[in-house]
Amino acid sequence: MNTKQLAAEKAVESIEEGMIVGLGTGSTAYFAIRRIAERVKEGLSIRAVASSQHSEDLAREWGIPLVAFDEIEAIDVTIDGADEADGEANLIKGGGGALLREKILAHHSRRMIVIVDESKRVERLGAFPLPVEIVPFAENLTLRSLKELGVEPQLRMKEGVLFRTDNGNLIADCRFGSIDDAAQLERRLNLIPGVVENGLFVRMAHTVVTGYGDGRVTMQ
Ligand code: ABF
Repeated sequence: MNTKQLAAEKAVESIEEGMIVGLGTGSTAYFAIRRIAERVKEGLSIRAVASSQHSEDLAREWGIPLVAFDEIEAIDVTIDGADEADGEANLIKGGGGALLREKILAHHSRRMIVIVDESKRVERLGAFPLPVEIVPFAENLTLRSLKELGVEPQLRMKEGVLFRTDNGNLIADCRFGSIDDAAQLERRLNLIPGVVENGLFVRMAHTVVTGYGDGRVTMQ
């Protein structure tokens, strides 16, 4: 079993009968969704909401019952990946471009469990370029505001064209380097008109499950 699968399957043990479960995005979340589908086949009764069209498609394909957002008031547990996780469970997410919907699910979840392999654990956030979701209107002016924070934002491309999120927005990847105050940076970014959300998840994760190459799994 690979390290991502180790973390994912350990996290899925936290899901109880009758829960509303938030499904994350990315290759680690893929293993979690697959294990949830196995447990549903074994008789676990849950309903799920998804943080991306891809995760929703997987849930449908593998028989996980989905529920509409307007039928729920909260999510019991969300299991999702990350690009970086520091010692206080602050995260950088959005490498998969789903950060806005992921942050919405995390915010409305009683518990957010992050699943990573050891390569994602860092002392301090920032080596991974911070994804910032911006609207495709006057984006050059929004990029100018991002530059004023001392970075050279790069609009994400995919297969030679501008990447679009599930929400039709653009992603500007920003290399801030080591981030001293993630909470302050998150606020400063979201104050820029045109910025929809950014990939800093500050004190949103309750548990980080980490899979290691020697077969260990830690939960913090
Ligand atoms: C999603 O999955 C994103 O927020 C994050 O960028 C990505 C991590 O991908 P993987 O699990 O494939 O490393 O949660």
